Amino acid sequence: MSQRTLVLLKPDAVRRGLIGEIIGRFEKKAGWTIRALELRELDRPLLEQHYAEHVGRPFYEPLVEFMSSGPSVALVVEGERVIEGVRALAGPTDPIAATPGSIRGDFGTIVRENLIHASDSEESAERELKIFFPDFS
Ligand code: RTP
Ligand code: MG
Repeated sequence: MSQRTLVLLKPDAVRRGLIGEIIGRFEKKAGWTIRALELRELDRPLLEQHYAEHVGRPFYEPLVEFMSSGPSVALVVEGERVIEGVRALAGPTDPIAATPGSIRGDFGTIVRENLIHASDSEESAERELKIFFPDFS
């Protein structure tokens, strides 16, 4: 089942020069393709939409601060079971709990600065793709 997912390489990934390393992992998965890619600063209104489910949580404000601390890379990745697949490549939210070999497991230590966001369901992917790539269909 071919799907599309919204991936963000967070400001820590961009600052640390890990864009190529991470995108390379998607490119190497059989049949997956990068359909859109943009380096951009994410402003507060956009982040408030994107992280609407987390409003009011204690980590929300520091998360929005961090996510607006420098450019991110936003991508649309398409391919077989790509929603589940990118989440698997990323590993769990807490990088210390993430298995070595996963993106967060290989490069992360801090829960907030965990390098990557990836849509967690078909519904989230549809919602998030509209937020980041409204003209892409
Ligand atoms: P994401 O949405 O970024 O793919 O990550 P996720 O599903 O694994 O994590 P989620 O629970 O949706 O949280 C979104 C992002 O908020 C930051 N966070 N910080 N306790 C904390 O300090 C905390 N918990 C979450 C992380 O950057 C997480 O990816
Ligand atoms: Mg999430």
